[in-house]
Amino acid sequence: MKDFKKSVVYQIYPKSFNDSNGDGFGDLKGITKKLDYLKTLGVDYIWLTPFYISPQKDNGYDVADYYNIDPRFGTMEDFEELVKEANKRDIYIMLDMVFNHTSTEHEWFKKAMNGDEKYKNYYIFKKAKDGKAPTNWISKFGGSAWEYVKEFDEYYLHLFDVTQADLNWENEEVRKEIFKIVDFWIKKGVKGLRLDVINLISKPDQYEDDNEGDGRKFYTDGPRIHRYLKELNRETFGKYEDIITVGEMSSTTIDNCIKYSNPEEKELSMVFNFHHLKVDYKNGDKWTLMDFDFKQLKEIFSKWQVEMHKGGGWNALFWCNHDQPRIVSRFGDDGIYHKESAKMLATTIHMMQGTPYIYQGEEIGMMDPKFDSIHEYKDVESLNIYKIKKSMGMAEKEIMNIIKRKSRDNSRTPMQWNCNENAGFTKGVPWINVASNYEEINVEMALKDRNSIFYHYQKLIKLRKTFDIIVYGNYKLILDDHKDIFAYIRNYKNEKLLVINNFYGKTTRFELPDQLDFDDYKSKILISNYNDSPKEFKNILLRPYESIVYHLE
Ligand code: TEU
Repeated sequence: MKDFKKSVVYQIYPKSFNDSNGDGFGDLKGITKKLDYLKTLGVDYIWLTPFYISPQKDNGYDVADYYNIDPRFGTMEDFEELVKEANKRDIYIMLDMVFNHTSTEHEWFKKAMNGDEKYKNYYIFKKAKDGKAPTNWISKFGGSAWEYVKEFDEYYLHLFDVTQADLNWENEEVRKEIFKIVDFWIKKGVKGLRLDVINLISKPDQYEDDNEGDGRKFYTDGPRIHRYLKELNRETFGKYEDIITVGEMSSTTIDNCIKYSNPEEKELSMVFNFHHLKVDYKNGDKWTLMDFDFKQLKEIFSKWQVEMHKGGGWNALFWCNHDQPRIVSRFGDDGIYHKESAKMLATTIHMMQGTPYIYQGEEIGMMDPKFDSIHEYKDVESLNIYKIKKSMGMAEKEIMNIIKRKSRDNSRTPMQWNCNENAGFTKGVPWINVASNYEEINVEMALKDRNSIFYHYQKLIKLRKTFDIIVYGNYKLILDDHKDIFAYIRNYKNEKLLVINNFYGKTTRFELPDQLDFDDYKSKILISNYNDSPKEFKNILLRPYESIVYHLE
């Protein structure tokens, strides 16, 4: 059995990973072919984003049938084969479970739209208020969160796209359906579950307007959320010893996350939170351009490290996923210090407490594709925002500058395997364009270069498995106010880790604070991103993006 605290998870976006049949769409067989590559990297679990039957309005997060596989991704046999082949390599499969909403093409919703009361009660239908939507809530993808249905003179709730109708978790029958789905996949040999926006499932008793915000304060970490998670745990994965779970927590709080992930509460194994990925949002608005606030980034990470540790919770550590821009383009340098900055960013989070998640392509330093035309973008959120900004009169160039930096498609371009056509992703026409730099950045080249970002990730994963301090040690930020350096100390038994990261492309001085007396310790470098980092750590001139981890004993 694997210990999730010592594990590393690799996230695969199947649509963009590897296409085995030339239809331009990645598939399950394509993933199976790359298992040896993932084994070389050293990961323990692979999380697959949804491949169920879906109209793909939100790339599979709009599920029309939870029990079957969209033929574009393959067949149930392909899935069984993938599980078997992965397990042979000691890799386990984690599936994405989307239970806040279904596609409007799900048979439950279709029956609801035919007026079947049983199924209408699977969703959240409400009467109009003064001829308008029941509340003023805004969908996460822009526009009202309510859609009017003329036949009923009612609205249904959709916190995401209009084709993603929110499920009514108050209805016990809905919860029972969900238990059945989870059981079905566990019986197929799945060992991990990633629960999509799971902290949004418990809606308030009263539906009111939000006078300050978009409505999220009413349904985020909602009134019965902990009860529902305890029940889901008890009725499904909690019956097994070896299933790990991670909840995606939108706009959550530390107190709630401690509850979600402290084993005594019997809810989930760990949580994703996104606060550290909002440090480049001006006034909380994603669709703005701003340099990231470095001090805030350090504060947020540190707060979550310290408080989750104190409360017995467990963090999922990540920089990127299929909803976020590429990490080197965002917090590093996609120019001359590409390699150094990618390695530095990796070290920064892999040396923290929690379970690291690597998003496909991150391990070779893939970058935002910077498409010039809106026609190259496919994501429903980007396309909605484009329309909204246009209708507000924003200039095309300005909109495109924002979309280039912020679009979720930044991380959804095909995996770059080699220098062949379409980066070796497909022999057909890819569903979304390949980033133009695939001849400089690809797996084949990374594997040949002993100095590559790939081998840095491989080493970080090995270190986690060798040094308990990385898993169990406590965390303390040092040089809190330093404007270039993110440095922290981990402590465990008689050992220490000193982790020093220069976040910028210029030299900067690191001076160990006087009160830290490490004189009696013997030190060695565990990992660094320059070949000749200094052995001495009291006073060093760090080079651009230099990152060094010292182990003291
Ligand atoms: O995302 C939840 C979510 O709220 C965001 O990460 C969202 O993409 C962001 O706020 C937009 O700016 C999850 C999935 O990861 C995402 O791909 C889905 O679109 C979404 O849920 C709906 O299922």
